[in-house]
Amino acid sequence: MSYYLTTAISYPNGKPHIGHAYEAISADVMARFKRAQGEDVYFQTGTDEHGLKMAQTARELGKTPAELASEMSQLFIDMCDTLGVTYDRFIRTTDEDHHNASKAIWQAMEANGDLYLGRYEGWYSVRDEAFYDEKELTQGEGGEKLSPEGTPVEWTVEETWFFKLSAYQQPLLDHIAANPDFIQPDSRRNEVMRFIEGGLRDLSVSRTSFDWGVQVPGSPDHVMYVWVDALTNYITGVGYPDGGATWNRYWPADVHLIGKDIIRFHAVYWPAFLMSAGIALPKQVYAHGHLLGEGGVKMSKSLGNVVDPQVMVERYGVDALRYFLLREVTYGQDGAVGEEALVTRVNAELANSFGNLAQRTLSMIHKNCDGVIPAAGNLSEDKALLDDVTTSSTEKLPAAFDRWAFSQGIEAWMNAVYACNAYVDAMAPWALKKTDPDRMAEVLGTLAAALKPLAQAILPVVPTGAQSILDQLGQGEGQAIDKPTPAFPRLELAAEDGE
Ligand code: ME8
Repeated sequence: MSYYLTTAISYPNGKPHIGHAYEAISADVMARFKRAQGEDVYFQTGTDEHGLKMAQTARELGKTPAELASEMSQLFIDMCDTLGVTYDRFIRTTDEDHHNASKAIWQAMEANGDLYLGRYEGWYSVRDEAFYDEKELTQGEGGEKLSPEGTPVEWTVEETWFFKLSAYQQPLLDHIAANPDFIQPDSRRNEVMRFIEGGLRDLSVSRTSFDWGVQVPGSPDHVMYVWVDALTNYITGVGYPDGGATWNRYWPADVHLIGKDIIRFHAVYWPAFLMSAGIALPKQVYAHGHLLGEGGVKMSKSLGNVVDPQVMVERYGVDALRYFLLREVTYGQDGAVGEEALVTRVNAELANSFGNLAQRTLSMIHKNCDGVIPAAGNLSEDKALLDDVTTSSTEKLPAAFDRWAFSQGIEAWMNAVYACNAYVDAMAPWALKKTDPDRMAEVLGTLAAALKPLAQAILPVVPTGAQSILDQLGQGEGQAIDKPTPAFPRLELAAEDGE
C-alpha cells in the first residue's frame, strides 16, 4: 500500500528550532515505521519561501528575499541530514514545478467560478501570515490588538482576489462529519467545527502591496496569498497538474502532519481549495502539540529559551534527541522539554535499561560461550519472556504508532525491556556459569533472541543505536560475535552556557 506523508513546510526566515526538529523527527519515525511494515512510503518536507514575512526579514537583513530563502533553506536541509530525516523530497516553494502547480490550482478554482476581484479591508498578522476577523482579536498588555496567536496585527486595505470560502461552509462540515479521522486528534476536530459553524467569510487570496510570491495568472500586479501557494506544495510534490504514475500512486495524501497553530489553514482553507479545484482531499490532517521551554513557558527569541536542535545533537547525539522528544511528550499535546529531563530519561531507559541489557548479554556471550550466540531455552519462563517481547514489539508498539501514540508505544516496548532485565536478575547467568553452564547458555540465548525484536521495533526511533545492536547480533543463534560495543552510552548533563 502507498503511504504519502507530509510535514508543514517551514518559513526559512530564521534558523530551525526544536519545534521544527520535533515535527521532522516525528514524521521521520512514522515514515521509517511504515516502510518497515512494507508500505510504499513517499515522505515530503521543505520550506515555505514566499510572503510578506520573508520579504520583510530579508529587507531588515539587507538581502533579497531569494538570497535569504536560499541561505536559510539550506539550514533546514542540514537539520534534516543531522537528524537522520529520510525525506523523499525536500520541496522549496521557489522551485519551478511549484510555481506551475500553484498557477494550475489557481486556474482550476477560477474556472469553477470561485475567484472574484474585490477590495480587502481588515486585519493581517505578518507573523502568522493570516487574516483575522475583528471578533477574533485579543488585547495586549499595552491595549494593542493581537491575533489569537498573540502576534501583532495591522490594518490592511488592498485590491485583491477573493476566494468564495463562504460557499464551502456546509460542504466542509459535511466532509468532517462523514470522515471522523479527517482531523485528528478529536479535540482539534471540535475546534475546527466550531470555527466553521461560526461562519466562513470569503478569503483574500492575493496581494498587491509587494511582489515576492507566485504571480497570479492573468493579473501581473497580484501575487498569490502565501498560504495558497504554500498549501499547494503537497500536490506539487506528487506531480500536479500533470498527473501520471506518481500522482496516481500517492494522491490523496494519507497524512498532513502539522502543528496545532496552523490547523485552520489545513482543515478549512486547503480542503475548500481542493474541493473547488476538483481534487480529492487528503485522508487526514494530524495536528501535534507544541514544545515549550523549561517550566512550560512558550519558547521565544526574546526570552532566550529557544532550543537549537543542532546544539542538542552535538551535546547528546541524534538517537537521544529523537528518543527523548517522542517519549517525553504525549503526542498531540503540548509538553515542556529541557536538557535535564533529556539526560534523565535517556540514561534511565536507553542507557541503563535497553543499552545495558544488550551490552551485558553480548559481553557474557562473548566471554562465556566461546563468543557464539547460543540457542534460546525452552523452559516456561524462557517462552513467557519471548512471548512478552514479541507481543510488545510486533503488536503493542505498532498499534500505538499507527495512531500516533508514540510515547505509549515506546512505553509498552520499555516494559518488555524491563521484563528482560528482571529475567536476567532472576536467572543470574553469572552464578549459573559455575553451577550449570548449559542452563547459562540457554538463558543468554533467550536474551539474545529477545534483543532482536526489541531492536527492530525501536529502529524507527533510534536508528543508529538499534542498528548497531542488530549488526552485533548478526544471524542470531550460531553467530560468532566480536567484543560488543555499547549502543547507547550514558549521557552527562552539559555545562551551563554552552561551555
Ligand atoms: O507555519 N513546537 O511555518 P513555521 C512544535 N510555513 N512545533 C512547532 C513549534 C513548537 N514550539 N513551533 C513551530 C509555518 N512548530 C508555515 C507552514 S505548511 C503548508 C506552511 C511547527 O516555520 C508549526 O506548528 O512557522 C508548523 O507545523 C511547523 O513547525 C513550521 O512552522
